[in-house]
Amino acid sequence: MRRVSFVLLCLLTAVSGCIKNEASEIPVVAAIADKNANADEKKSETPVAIQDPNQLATDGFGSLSGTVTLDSADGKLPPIVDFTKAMMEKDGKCCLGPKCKAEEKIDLAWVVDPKTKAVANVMVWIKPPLGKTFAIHDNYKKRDKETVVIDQPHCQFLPHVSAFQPYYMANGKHVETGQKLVIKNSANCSHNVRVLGDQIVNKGFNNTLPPGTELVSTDLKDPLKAQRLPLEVRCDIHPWMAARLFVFDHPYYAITKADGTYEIPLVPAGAEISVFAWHEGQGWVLTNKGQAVTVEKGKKKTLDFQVKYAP
Ligand SMILES: [Cu+2]
Repeated sequence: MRRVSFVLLCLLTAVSGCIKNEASEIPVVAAIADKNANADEKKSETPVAIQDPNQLATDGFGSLSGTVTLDSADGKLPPIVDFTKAMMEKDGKCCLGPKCKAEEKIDLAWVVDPKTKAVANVMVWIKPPLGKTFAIHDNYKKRDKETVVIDQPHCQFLPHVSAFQPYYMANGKHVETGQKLVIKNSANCSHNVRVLGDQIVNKGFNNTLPPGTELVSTDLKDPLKAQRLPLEVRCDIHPWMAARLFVFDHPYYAITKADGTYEIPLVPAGAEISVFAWHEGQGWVLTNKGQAVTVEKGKKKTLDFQVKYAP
């Protein structure tokens, strides 16, 4: 209740700065130091709480939402790739157990509603201009109550696309959010989790998960770092198993649901930012340069777009 009240209060009083605008409260010592000031005067300045010079100047928060639909020649839908036969041949008892859901038996790369053409599993996120970082809304500074879970109830990763935000950037440093990633195996057969790194940011890892076990991000030898494209997650025992994991250093992202909608509820407002979108079938959706938008403080910005399917 207290949290709800705080959020409401923030929404009502965003103009008056309930959401801390550090720029207005802390003197920017380093950036605007008088060039003519002598060394002694500089020494007397208090070297604390310097505003992050890389933080994008914004004036509050708005939201960004929309609906993503399919654009294909003649309205053709991507075919449904059924893994049932492969599952039967490999380990039917485990992979096709009585509680196995329909979505666990097919390739989830394309999940399209045949009636509305809504596309699920599209990752949408924003980026500040090059060299800048985002102001982080207070709601997201601590995410230690949140756990991102990727499960393997039978022989499919669920959900197919996930996002994990272990830290955010402030003054060029990582500030831990406390959010955890858990990759678990709730099936009654073994899986292994092979995360294919890009060899630049994340090396990747490969862990065997016997039935009923899990892998927690805090146990990883090399903590996951934010990278531009998603990490590919696979299981070598069941070669059709695949998932995508995005790692962000800010909280401003959303994944489209079955109805194609997404919502990033708090987006830094008042400055031009870029919206990026990625889908497994198309790759970059709004090109790899993104789409420029400016969200107004307290307002809801809508951005609908389409994912291309080329048969
Ligand atoms: Cu497996």
